[in-house]
Amino acid sequence: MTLYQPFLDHAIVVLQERLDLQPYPIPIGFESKSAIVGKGKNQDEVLTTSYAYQAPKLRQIRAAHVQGGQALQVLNFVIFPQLNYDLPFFGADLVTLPGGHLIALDMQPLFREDAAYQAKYTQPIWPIFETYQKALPWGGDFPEEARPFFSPAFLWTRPQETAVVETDVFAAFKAYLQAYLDFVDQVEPVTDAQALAEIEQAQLRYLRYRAEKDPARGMFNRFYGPEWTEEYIHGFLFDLERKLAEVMEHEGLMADR
Ligand code: DBV
Repeated sequence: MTLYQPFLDHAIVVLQERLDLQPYPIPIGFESKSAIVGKGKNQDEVLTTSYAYQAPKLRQIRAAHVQGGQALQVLNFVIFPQLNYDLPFFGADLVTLPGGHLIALDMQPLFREDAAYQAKYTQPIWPIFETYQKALPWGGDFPEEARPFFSPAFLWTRPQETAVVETDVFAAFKAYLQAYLDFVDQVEPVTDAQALAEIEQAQLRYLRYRAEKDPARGMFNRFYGPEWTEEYIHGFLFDLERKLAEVMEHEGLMADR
């Protein structure tokens, strides 16, 4: 059992319990990808598996799980809400590299500086953040340009010990996911045209940033090549622009009939 498998298993069980969970298409060739990396007796298989679901209020729930031996484990798990809800994104980037563990866990806001938005989506999770922050102190060096995409309750930490990942990080992950699904239960659809336009802009801002700056790009390029990597990023991991283009094309075709 690799380090982040229990996180993934837990998430899928909870999602199945709490949502009307349906599959979400994974493009052919991206469900599972493997490569042999390294030379001689340092050869290792690096396996990347993908998982994707949808639910009535959630456009895409997806995970990428990279398993390449003890010193290379990644679980990147993101929930993208439908565009008619003001929900934050659930974002977990759980990364183990030869240099150590790097953990990012947050409910990533659509509107970082909006006080009413913070009251709605940060205040309720503040006690959870404070509980886990004690064991999971601020991880330091962090790209300044990424700040607008994280909430004040962002858990960003670099645990020295794998045991901390298995205990405190796992507990925090469970608590954030439960709290996120509570938000999903309670949220009402947005109908105001102006508000809907702002949500779409905020989702696109987030998505473009993440697709452009994906910190895994270098790693995937090395393992699987640039062609596979770009298609994985734009066609699966961060696919909103593609999906919006498909809808517009479909509407255009319907109008031509
Ligand atoms: N990160 C992803 C995806 C990954 C992934 C889809 C499937 O968004 C893995 C894989 N993250 C990953 C890896 C690294 C990081 C680092 C492999 C290490 C890169 C390296 O050191 O070579 C949060 N993840 C990071 C970093 C941050 C995050 C801040 C450090 C990057 C740096 O220092 O430049 N999560 C990440 C992030 C956002 C987010 C940047 C932005 C909105 O939500």
